[in-house]
Parts: sequence; C-alpha cells; structure tokens
Amino acid sequence: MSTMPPCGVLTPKDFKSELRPIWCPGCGDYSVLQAVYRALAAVNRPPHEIAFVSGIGCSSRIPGYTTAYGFNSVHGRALPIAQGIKMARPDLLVLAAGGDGDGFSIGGGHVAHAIRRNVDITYIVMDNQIYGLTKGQLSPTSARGTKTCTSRLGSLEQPVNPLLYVLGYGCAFVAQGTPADMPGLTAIIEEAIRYPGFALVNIQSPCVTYGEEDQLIKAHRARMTTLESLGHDPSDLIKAMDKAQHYGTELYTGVFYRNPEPPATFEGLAAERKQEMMKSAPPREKILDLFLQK
Ligand SMILES: Cc1ncc(C[n+]2csc(CCOP(=O)(O)OP(=O)(O)O)c2C)c(N)n1
Ligand code: SF4
Repeated sequence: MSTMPPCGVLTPKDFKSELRPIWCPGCGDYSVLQAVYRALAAVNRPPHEIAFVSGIGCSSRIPGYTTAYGFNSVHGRALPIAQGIKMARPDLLVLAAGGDGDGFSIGGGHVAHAIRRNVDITYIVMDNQIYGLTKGQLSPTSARGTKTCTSRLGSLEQPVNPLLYVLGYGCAFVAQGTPADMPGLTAIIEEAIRYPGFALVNIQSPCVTYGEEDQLIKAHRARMTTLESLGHDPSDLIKAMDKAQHYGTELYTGVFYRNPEPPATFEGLAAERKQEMMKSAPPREKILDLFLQK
C-alpha cells in the first residue's frame, strides 16, 4: 500500500498498485479499473480507508490492482464478506466487485439479502455475459442462442436481467455503464460510492476473448443510449423498471434509479439498536446478581 498523500490532493495514480493487470489485451476490465481509480480520486478517501472485496473470476482480480485493502475472496461470496467488513468497521468505504457469474449465478442469493439489509456498499458487476476465467462457458446473463464450449448449438436459457433483479429487491441506487463512455462510467461509480446505502453499478465490460461480437466496445459505442438523453427521471421507480426491461436489447447507460429518500442503512439501524439496549441495560452489578441468581 502506498503512503497516505496529503489531504485534498488524491489523484487516480494514488489508487494504482504495483501489480500489473494480467487481463487479455483489450479486456473491458482495464477501463473499469481506470474508471474506479478516477472515481476514488474524486471521492477523495485515502486508500487505507477503503476495503475492496471481490469473488473469483477475471474481473474479481480488480482489488489487487488498487492500493485499497483488498480481498480476492471466494467465488460468489464477495457480498457476505463486504457486509461483514462494513458492520465491523462502518467508518470504511466498502466496495465489492466481480463478474456476472460471481454475482448472479453462484452468488445470486446474496445479492437479494445485501439489498434488503441495505448495508452501505457499492457493488460493481463487470457483466461480460460469459465465464471468462474458466474459458468461456455460459453465464447467467448470456443471451439466448449464445454459442460457447458448453452450448455448441446455442443457449436455450432466458438470461437473468441484473437490473430488474436488483430493482425488484428494492435496491435504492441502480446504474449501468460501459467502457465505451469513460466519463459516464466514472460518474456513475462515483455517484454510487457517494450514495448512502447499497448501490449497484452494472458494467457491460466486454470479454474480447470469449465474448460475442456485439458485446465489444466498438459495438457498444454504436448502440449505447444515455438515459439522460431520453429525459429519464431516475427518481421514478416504475420508469426505471420500464427502462431496465430492455436489458439485452438496448444498451441504456446512466442512473436507472436513485431513491431520493435513501432508506436507513443496516449499520445505522444496528448502531441505534445498540444505543437503545445500552440505555435500558441493567447496571453491571445487577447483571452479576442475575447471573448468580441472588
Ligand atoms: C465454488 C467454485 N465454483 C466454481 C469455480 C470456478 N469458477 C471460477 S471463476 C468462475 C466464473 C467466472 O465468471 P464471472 O464470475 O462472470 O467472471 P469473469 O471471469 O467473466 O470476469 C467459475 C465458474 C470456483 N472458483 N469456485
Ligand atoms: S478472458 Fe475475457 S474477461 Fe477474462 S481477461 Fe480475457 S478478455 Fe477479460
């Protein structure tokens, strides 16, 4: 970890670790990493106040390429670990990241519970619609018909819609980005970090080795539409769900939903409960009496 720079002068370089990324040349995850550096610099929290947790996958290598405290953990388990860290150290800025397989296949069950608890974590999903690390099998977000080594004649399954999934569980901040729009991607990561509660950023991050042609950055650039240009109102949940339904056909970028009244966080409620219990707790001597059944 780098030494802490003076307050107020953090730059993207301060978040760059000495490890050299080993992603394939052209992988979208490089751009995600750059956007994370820029967003963290804008948020201006020093690296030693940041915990960055991931699962397993190509994308899950990302914490190691930053100067934050990182944990490249277990496949599908980034969120339980990130929640534990935030509960133990609510003062830390906690980020979680991983692939679509990590988040919506093996780790899919955790997403719902992290959302309903509303622990203040920013969850960055690098959604390349494939299992990259294990050499290109179908992932939960692969489009129907996708041909891979495990689906030679094309996938028969309906893909998971990650945007609708999280909106359905009540996620208070939901955004989508692509490396084809770096300023937009950086802005939504920064906004997600600043949002007080569980926030999801789904990033269409192309896998140049196993991904489909229409998922590459050039194709994204041609077909992406910013929600802002459509006059989308991100405070309207129903409209957010309406736009999210087009996942897989349209590439909408920007903030789908931002609850204008952020719900209470789990760590905030837990701290309040602790205060209440301390107030009503019997004095120490009394506890000893009770214990000794005097
Ligand atoms: C418990 C467990 N099951 C399966 C694996 C094998 N495995 C490692 S990464 C991965 C999926 C990777 O895809 P994704 O999460 O989308 O990330 P990507 O590599 O595409 O970034 C799988 C199935 C594992 N490491 N652990
Ligand atoms: S296999 Fe795909 S996701 Fe993994 S590093 Fe290469 S391009 Fe990126």
